[in-house]
Amino acid sequence: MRVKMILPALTEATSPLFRPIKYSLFPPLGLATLAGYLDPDDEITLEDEHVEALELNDEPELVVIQAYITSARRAYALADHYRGRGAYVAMGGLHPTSLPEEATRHADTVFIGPGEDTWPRFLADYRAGRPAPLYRSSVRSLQGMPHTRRDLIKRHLYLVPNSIVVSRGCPHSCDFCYKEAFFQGGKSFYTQTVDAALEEIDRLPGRHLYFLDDHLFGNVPFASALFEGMRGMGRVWQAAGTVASVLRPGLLERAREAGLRSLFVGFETLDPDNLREQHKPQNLNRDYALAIRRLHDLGIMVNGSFVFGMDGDGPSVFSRTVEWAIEQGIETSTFHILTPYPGTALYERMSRAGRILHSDWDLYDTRHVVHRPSRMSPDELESGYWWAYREFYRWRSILRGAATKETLIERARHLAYAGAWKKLEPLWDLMIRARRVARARPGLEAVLLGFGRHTAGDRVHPSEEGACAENETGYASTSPRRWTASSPDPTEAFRGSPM
Ligand code: B12
Repeated sequence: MRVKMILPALTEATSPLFRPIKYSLFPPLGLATLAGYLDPDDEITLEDEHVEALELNDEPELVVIQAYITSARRAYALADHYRGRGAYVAMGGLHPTSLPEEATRHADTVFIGPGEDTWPRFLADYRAGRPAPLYRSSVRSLQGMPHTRRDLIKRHLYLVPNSIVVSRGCPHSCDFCYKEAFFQGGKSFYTQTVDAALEEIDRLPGRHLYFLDDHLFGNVPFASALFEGMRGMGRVWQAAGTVASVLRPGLLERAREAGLRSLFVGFETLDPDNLREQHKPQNLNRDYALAIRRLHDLGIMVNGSFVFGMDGDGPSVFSRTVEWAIEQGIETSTFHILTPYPGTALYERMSRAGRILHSDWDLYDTRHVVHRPSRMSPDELESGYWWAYREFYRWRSILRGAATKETLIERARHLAYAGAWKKLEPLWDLMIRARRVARARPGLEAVLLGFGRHTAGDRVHPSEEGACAENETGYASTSPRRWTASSPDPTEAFRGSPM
């Protein structure tokens, strides 16, 4: 069977004028996971429009499309195109899950929820000549799943080809999150076995990993055992975590020992009423400043994530938040405009109150206002959001952030790091166009390791001594390498990117 898998991109990602680095970070992991269920003799092509122009003149038999809200329009156009050429179109992902009736107008089969149970069922039905129009996931497990087809990923087109997820979902239920809608009708937080996760990590070439799990620390026994197993593997990695998990004694230390060097932390808001409104009680009464101190003391960089436009937010929220982030010495910040995704409790609430402004999904990208805020105008919210980015990354702010660090070397690092973010975007653009983005990977690893070394009292962890190095072909070799902290800092460019 000739199968074509497509991750469509939103317009911005394919702009001929400027290509932000955030679209060249991670490969299409969801589709590579689904490819694992196909037969070895199926002929599969996997195209990611974020990093390559799609070949649209081909004649696949089965087309598999993954759609996010911001790429939905493009996904539908591609589906129509291939149906016009006689292909069978299967579509799934977050947006078709929240609005299946919209997707069924363009696809032959639509999938609701994660694909690990529905996709193999569909494949059997399809091969037997009786595919159903809709498959709804209900069995939630990652046990016994086939290996992700990483051989289909064009590693050289990504800065971070080693993205990995070892769990799905999250134990919390915040109103604005996609999770409840996506995992309806079954478990909404589950993990691989520790052994399977470690084996998958072991199979990844190179040294750097990025865990895309919503909450890698969410299941404490699992996370502890995973970090324990990763000690000595020589990995350096990044992930996302909550304030509560950072404050939990012991777990963060184990993560650091296993190679964690930068954490994306969802602070979301500094206003407790906002947290209550969004049903994010796990952040209430937490000492955010202490969480940041703990991370910095362990040599882990912080990418703070903040959301603007909740009902408690008035026009002063921008300066208050930015000021606080600078004072804390946070290395990078990611700001978002509150965006009610269809299917979420937040969307229901806003919709009932008549506060949804429009349904142009292209603009549901957390950079445009799509709801009526309660204490400012949509324009104020949008311009405040851009102001926050400018203010946080201006030289004066970067210098102030650097001044919060204790030693000279830490200050210099903060300066170089945040400064590079401002200066490097045009350089990334050039590297992406020249298809050379992967060349920055050793620099990224070196910077992450360097940060850990200097802030944690100049100690070199044994796991940093020998590493699994990646050769030209992308396969692992075990030649030990020493890493230096002298490279310029490329990570900032994407650590500040909204995801
Ligand atoms: C990595 C990532 C990115 C990457 C790119 C995507 C990539 N290369 O995979 C980058 C950095 C470019 C990115 C950008 C953005 N992202 Co993003 N991103 C993610 C992230 C963190 C992980 C995705 C992932 O790899 N998951 C792991 C894999 C295994 O799961 P999966 O992809 O969901 O695939 C499974 C299922 O969805 C299903 N499935 C998917 N497709 C299909 C198809 C079929 C046929 C079947 C059967 C099943 C199926 O089966 C798969 C296996 O279970 C998610 C958060 C999340 N937890 O999903 C946000 C997320 C997807 N991003 C989101 C957003 C909003 C954005 C941005 C708009 C942010 C911004 N302001 O710039 C942009 C634009 C994206 C776009 N192209 O339109 C939202 C999407 C919300 C929505 N309702 O669509 C999410 C959920 C985060 C959030 N805010 O809640 N993102």
